[in-house]
Amino acid sequence: LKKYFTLAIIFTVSAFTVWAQNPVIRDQFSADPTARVFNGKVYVFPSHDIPAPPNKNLRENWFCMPDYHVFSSENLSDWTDHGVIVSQNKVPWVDSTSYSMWAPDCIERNGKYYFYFPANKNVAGPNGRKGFGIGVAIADKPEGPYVPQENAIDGIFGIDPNVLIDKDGQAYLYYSMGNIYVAKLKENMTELASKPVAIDNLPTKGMKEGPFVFERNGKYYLTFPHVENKTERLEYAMGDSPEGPFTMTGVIMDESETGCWTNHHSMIEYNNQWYLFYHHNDYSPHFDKNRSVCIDSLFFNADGTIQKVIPTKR
Ligand code: FUB
Repeated sequence: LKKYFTLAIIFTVSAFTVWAQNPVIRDQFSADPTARVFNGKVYVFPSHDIPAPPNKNLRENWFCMPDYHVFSSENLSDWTDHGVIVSQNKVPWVDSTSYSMWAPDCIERNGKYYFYFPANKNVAGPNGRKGFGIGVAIADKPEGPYVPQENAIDGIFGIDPNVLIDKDGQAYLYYSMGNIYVAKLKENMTELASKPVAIDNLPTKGMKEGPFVFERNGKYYLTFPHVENKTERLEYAMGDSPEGPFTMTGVIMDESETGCWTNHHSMIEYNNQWYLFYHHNDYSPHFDKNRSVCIDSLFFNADGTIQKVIPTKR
């Protein structure tokens, strides 16, 4: 009996230890994680922070993000890095000196994988501004190889793309630029089918970015980081359709107490458990633009509202 008791304790402690090990990607900085379940595995598409290389004329103390890796796992503890899938040097429309490959998303449609990413354009648009565009790269497998489209999606100036394919097959692209916008996508997933509109009924004070929208039991959840003071709080609104109207419902994760300005997240259900993916600057306490991906379990109340997540630290 004593032996079984000891084994039970060891099992419980080691299971807890696995879960307590945030951040989950430890050999490089990784931020803005979009998690997706493809073919029974979890894939994470984060952005990639690096310390700014010297002599590149980059903005000081700012984000420095040259490319994207994709990671996969079957147990959420052991992650395989499949390497670089898209890089600023290989996308025709991107300013390859900008290091501005910010938060991405990836979604599957009819056996193709569509990877959406924002970056600074290398030529000015019709309004004379360069700014951020959103592009698409397409692959036959989640790991790639991904082939970037020649041009950014026409009609968008923004960051933080997120795509939802609704039950009727209509795809929606959400993105941010101070506020959160939504537009329909054409069947080809690379062109807009409607003009972007700002989603209303969201807080008017402070910046909102990083939308992540999902449907659960017929309810649509619009989740996003929102900054009113110094650091971002993960909040959410609920509605009955992908384009809203949405009603502000609550907070998923409070503002960082350790001073990481941004948070950026996604949610998945995997093996009957929901998970929140987010980031923090655990491995870079003195510079919050070098971030690391973390995971915690996520729970819903019976009425569909989301329970607050207290971040698990290392
Ligand atoms: O990672 C660069 C930017 O910081 C993202 O696009 C935002 O969501 C914030 O996390």
